[in-house]
Amino acid sequence: MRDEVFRSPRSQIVDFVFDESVAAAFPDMIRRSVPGYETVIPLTGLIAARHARSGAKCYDLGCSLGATSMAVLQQLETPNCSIVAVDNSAPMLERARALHGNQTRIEWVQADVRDVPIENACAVLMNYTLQFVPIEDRLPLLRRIREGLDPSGVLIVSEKVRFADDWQQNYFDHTHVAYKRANGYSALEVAQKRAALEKVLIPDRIEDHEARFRAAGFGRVHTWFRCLNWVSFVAML
Ligand code: GEK
Repeated sequence: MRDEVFRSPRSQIVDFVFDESVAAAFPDMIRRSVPGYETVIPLTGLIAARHARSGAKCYDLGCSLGATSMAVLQQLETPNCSIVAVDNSAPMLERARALHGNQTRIEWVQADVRDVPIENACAVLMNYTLQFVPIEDRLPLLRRIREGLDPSGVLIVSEKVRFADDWQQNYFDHTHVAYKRANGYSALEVAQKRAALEKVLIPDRIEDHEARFRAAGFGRVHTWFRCLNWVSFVAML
């Protein structure tokens, strides 16, 4: 379904929520909004599968319609390794279950990622979700993930990032707007969505992410993908 959530003029812009209208248009919305998404998701599956361990779990935190979980499943050759897909949006999970409910290796959990227990994890995947978690809760969440992760496990985090340098921020901001316009969004759609996300999606700088991973106990931190102001990190113990 074509994303037309912000197409009509709105008299008042309210904060963005992952409601039924967003869930219904989500695959089109994320594909046309996040540069690199179609590369990052299959590669996440590939990386996660390399760390899979029999008897352990892969967690997909902020799973939306389950794209990352399905990418892991496609690569997963390890027997008896399952996937826990978590999202706090009921409309998202309802649709994810309808789309992929026949996949017995995926358990769908409606919960806040800040509350869900992370145990016996060989991979934890957070594609474009940490940016929606309140800033003060990000480090505690990463610490809990590290505690629940195998010594040979992996954490993948993909995010929109901001830059300390104003010129760089401006340059990538404008290029991202051009990317959305080139993908068929009107200037009004771009402006209305931007206003709705302003207090909801709070990007960090790359250096903030790296420092936070280390503070949470991750010794190895690498950037494995970047496209404009969107970055994917891999972190290991
Ligand atoms: C993908 N990973 O297709 N607890 C649980 N879920 C949350 C929370 C929270 N605190 N905050 C936000 N979400 C997916 C895309 S989308 C990214 C992830 C985007 C959920 C929210 O309901 C939404 O489904 C998801 O995180 C973010 O690769 O829309 O830009």
